[in-house]
Amino acid sequence: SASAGVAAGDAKVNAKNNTKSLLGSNVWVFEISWEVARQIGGIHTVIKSKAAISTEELGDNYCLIGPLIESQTWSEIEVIEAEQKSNIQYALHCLRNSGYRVVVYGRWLIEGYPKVILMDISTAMKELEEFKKEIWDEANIGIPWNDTGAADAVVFGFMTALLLEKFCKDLPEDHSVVAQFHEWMAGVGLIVSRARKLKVATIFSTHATVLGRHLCASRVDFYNNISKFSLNKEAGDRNIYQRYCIERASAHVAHVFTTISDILSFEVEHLLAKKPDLVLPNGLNVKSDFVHEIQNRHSNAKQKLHNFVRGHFYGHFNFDLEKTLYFFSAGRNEFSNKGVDMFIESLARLNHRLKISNSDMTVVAFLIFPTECNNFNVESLRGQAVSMQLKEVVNQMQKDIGKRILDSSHCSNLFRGHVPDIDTLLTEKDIVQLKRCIMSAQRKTLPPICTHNVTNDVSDPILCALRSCRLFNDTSDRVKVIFHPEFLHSNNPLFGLDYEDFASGCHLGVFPSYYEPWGYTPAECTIMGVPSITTNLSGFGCFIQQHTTDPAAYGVYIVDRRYKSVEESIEQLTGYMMDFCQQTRRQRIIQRNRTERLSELLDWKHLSIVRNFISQCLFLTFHNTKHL
Ligand code: G6P
Ligand code: 1S3
Repeated sequence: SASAGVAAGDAKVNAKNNTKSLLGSNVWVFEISWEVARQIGGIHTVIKSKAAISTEELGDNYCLIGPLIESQTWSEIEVIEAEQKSNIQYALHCLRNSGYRVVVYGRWLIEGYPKVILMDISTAMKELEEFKKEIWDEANIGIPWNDTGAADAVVFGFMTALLLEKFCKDLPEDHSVVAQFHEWMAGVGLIVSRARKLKVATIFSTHATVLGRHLCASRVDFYNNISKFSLNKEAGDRNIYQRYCIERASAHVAHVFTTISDILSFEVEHLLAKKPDLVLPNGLNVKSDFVHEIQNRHSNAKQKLHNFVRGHFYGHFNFDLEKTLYFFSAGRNEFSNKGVDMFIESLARLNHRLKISNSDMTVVAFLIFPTECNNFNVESLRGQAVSMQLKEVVNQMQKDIGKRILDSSHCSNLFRGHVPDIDTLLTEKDIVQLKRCIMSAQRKTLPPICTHNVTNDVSDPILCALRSCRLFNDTSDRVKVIFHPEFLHSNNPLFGLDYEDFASGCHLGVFPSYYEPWGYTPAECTIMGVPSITTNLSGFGCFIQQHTTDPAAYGVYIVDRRYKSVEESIEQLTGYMMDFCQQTRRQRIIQRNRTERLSELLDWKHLSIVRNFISQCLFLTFHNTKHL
């Protein structure tokens, strides 16, 4: 097995039956992830949103460990000095002395201000072959030369293990060290810690499996065949065998193995042959002072989306913004796993239904999925420039007209009880300027379906699906589409909104994922009071189904992708979107308030997770160690 050869070890943590008493100044907690201080996927959201409660409950005994990526992390960190004569100081000193020059100790500039250690893995790359040998000798995991991602994970793992080893040196007997490793990229550190018998309670937390992700992306009927896959062969065929082995070994040798949802637990029992010890649902940092502000926030952000739409659809702007709904989907760009295929097909059907029912509603659907591209395309920027120019001209005219009304001649008219002559308010120059703006706002081409130049435009799955469904932003279309192949930032020249504000301005988030162990996007919508569509294959969807009697009444619509055919699921999704288009404004306002009420379920504070979780892990470590 993948975990063969890993010594059981005898991590003697100071666990007692009374787990509560374990959490004092003598419990040190490290959380290790590839996504500390940089956004790649959902794990970033987990650790970032949890940081405030982690530091509140664990204080300075809590520290995150991640790789240092020069271009991404410096702006996120404030470098600090290690406390004199502390174990951290000693551990950092040892690493730097081992030739690993860039090891940064600091605080992550986010709420909670947690301590972080970031290590530049390139400084240890010279030892890669020795590390590979050790991981082969100890765990029978061979890392092929051409998997650079796995090589990075190996180097990061050995650096992490060394850091923990030095931290534990001379730690008093009654001190406990807990290290939680997230996903396979951090797993090597766990395997090495166990092989070297470090006095550390290890937790392996998985958020998805490498094999599950790949199998689903290749569109197999995953959940109906989950017990039948030939695991080694499937992993080998996809060139991910070494990653699969790291993941499987980590799950098996960890003192405590956790997942984030029941659906992922079901998956790992089959794919990793290990039942998790704990399920730890993902929470969010819910701001109680902003929950009552959701309607205002929606309204303000929606105005910015309106501005964008005015520019983007210039020359074809034949719809009423008061009767326009904004739908969106967003996330890691995994076309079928995230259900983008199903979303696009359902949008095409919705377009048809709105047309044949003579609906006066228009839907603008945004797809935010990072894709390789080179910058915004000219047409998108031109649209915004045209609309900006018109706005500036009109603003200036407003001022001029105001001035003219107040002009002495007009004033004297006003005093005599006459209103100024309307024809004199717009000068010839104004009329010429207006005409110029109107002329430059004509165009023959349709508004673009994508805001950027996508590198593989011809073969990109999202663009291909939009084309094959003939969603071209035609004037007659009731559903318009905009693919934005980059995550959103507030300095974005098209929207000027960050992701949260953008989502608040939308009416509905649509996330019909097929492979989604949790699914933060609909959860984030929920705490912002934005209704969303998810599926019963997502951890979040199942969690809401368990905790709410009628999720749809609270603005969480759950598409059945588990027990229904693809065709039936598409129809269900189309039906949900069509019904949403038929709601009145009043109904939408009431529903946003109801949606927001589910926030409490998703708040880290109410999940009360950190303290209990660490206590349980220490208890389980003590318990599981006896059986390892
Ligand atoms: C919020 C604002 C209202 C506005 C409404 C629009 O509730 O407080 O003033 O009318 O949003 O809702 P809609 O669903 O049409 O964007
Ligand atoms: C994973 O990230 P992903 O989007 O690749 O982890 C997330 C955080 O736990 C989870 O929400 C998501 O379903 C997984 O897929």
